[in-house]
Amino acid sequence: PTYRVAVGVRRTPLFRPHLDMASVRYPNVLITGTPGTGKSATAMAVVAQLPQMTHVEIGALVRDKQLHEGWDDDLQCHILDEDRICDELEEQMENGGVLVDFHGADLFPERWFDLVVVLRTDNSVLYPRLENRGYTEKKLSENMEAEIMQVILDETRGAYREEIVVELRSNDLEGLESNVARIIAWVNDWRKNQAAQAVEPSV
Ligand code: DAT
Repeated sequence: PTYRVAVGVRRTPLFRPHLDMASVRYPNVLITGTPGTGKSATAMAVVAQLPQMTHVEIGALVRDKQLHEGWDDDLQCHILDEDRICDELEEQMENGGVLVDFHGADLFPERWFDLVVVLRTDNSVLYPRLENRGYTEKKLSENMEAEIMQVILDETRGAYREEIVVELRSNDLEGLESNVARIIAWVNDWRKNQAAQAVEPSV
């Protein structure tokens, strides 16, 4: 039998490279800041609206999986086993979409994060928040001093590229809402960017 080939029909120009947004990876975000600045409140609100992302609170992970080398009575906190914390998270970070919540920034590999948010709170607002937690006088004053001296902000700036570090104020509910909206908008823009880059013809 003979086959007729419709030479006039060219399929190639109709083919438009298209990437399904659902298959685009989610970025990894670190939310850091002095205890009480609102990391957990912010992270919980983000994942409530972006359920594709997972909130990982390092403090809870350390307690659940015993990723520490005991309790420091003087500082009233666990002595972290940083290597085990990073090992525990490595695979999850590779998949993306992790919102890490921790009051430290430089124990993680730099390559993990696409965005790093440092939350800041005014002294007069932070003090009663920490008092509510029943912190000892020593722990309270150490945390207040750390916030005043912007210890976490400096640590974060020393550990990540300037372009990915954002400092946000977290004093009131209005601030909280706007921070959450900013993070969500940023995540969505980042994914659109990834998708656009993926379909761009390679040169
Ligand atoms: P963190 O995870 O940084 O230790 P958190 O999210 O537990 O802090 O917040 C501590 C307390 O302060 C908690 O009761 C929620 C409240 N809070 C946090 N951020 C706030 C904000 N921007 N406005 C009002 N309350 C806030």
